Amino acid sequence: MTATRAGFVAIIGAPNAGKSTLVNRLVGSKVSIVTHKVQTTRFPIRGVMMRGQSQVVLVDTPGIFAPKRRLDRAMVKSAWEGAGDADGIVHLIDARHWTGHGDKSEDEAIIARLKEIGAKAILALNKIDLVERSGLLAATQALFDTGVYSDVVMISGLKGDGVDQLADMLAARMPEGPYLFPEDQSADMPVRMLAAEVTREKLMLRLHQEIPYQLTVETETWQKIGKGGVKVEQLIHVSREGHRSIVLGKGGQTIKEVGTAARKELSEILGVPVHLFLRVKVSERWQDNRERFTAIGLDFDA
Ligand SMILES: Nc1nc2c(ncn2[C@@H]2O[C@H](COP(=O)(O)OP(=O)(O)OP(=O)(O)O)[C@@H](O)[C@H]2O)c(=O)[nH]1
Ligand SMILES: [Mg+2]
Repeated sequence: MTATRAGFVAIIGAPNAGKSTLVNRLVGSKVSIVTHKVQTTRFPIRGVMMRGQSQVVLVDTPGIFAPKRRLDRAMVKSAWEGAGDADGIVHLIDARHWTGHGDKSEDEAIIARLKEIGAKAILALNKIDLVERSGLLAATQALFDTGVYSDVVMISGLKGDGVDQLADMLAARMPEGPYLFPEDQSADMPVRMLAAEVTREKLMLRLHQEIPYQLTVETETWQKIGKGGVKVEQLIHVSREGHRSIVLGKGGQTIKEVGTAARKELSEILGVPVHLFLRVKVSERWQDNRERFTAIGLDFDA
């Protein structure tokens, strides 16, 4: 019998690079929320990939950018911490940024930091479905010349191109050792937190401008009811009265749509009927409240 392998791989990158999409694909189920907006992921999320005799615990991290607010600082700090403890690092880059479309300064800042800490990362050039093949070679060369990468793969986390190759590469790199999680477990997020993330995803998809960034979702109660179902009550903390009325929408229409979408997805994930109740509360200073940070594993003092 060949020995088993197991370890952690951190997926880091600029906001919106496609980290959560990639982690979900590698794991084979949705463990991390995805939106078209930047700064969707707020704290490191682990998803487990089985590949042959290897178990790779993927750590999806918040996007790395120049942080200003306390929440941003905590998010970015947690991303680097995720990388520090890992057996491997994948730096995911939106290929468009290096083929003349978009801004590569955030990627460059990450490269500088990788250099500083002396890490060797795997470069995964992502979203290749959106760029001309001809531009990719020069982009790859420029990135490889930075000296911070051991390997390069070109992938589309969304469509799946190159993802098997990346999975094999990661599996082969894990140190020998016993599995860290049961083989049939794909994530380790407490179900209450997962439920809050699902609702936050629907809010991010439905709301605009700064509102999604100024709110947080908390699961208050979780109660088993008949026929295997659950009753879930959640509180959406917003930072201003004006935001509350926008989240509610005319005649409560917005919150109703968000609730329906979240309930459907949560029922699918859990495989049981879910009764979801949402409330919106103005908590002006939730971003100055230590408890709101520790609840999602972020460092309030970052
Ligand atoms: N076309 C294309 N779109 C992609 C690909 N990977 C991700 N996306 C899209 O990019 C957007 C951002 O994806 P996420 O997975 O949320 O990105 P992220 O890096 O986790 O973002 P943050 O959590 O905000 O840092 C979504 O709209 C995805 O559908 C890809 O390979 N091709
Ligand atoms: Mg993400």
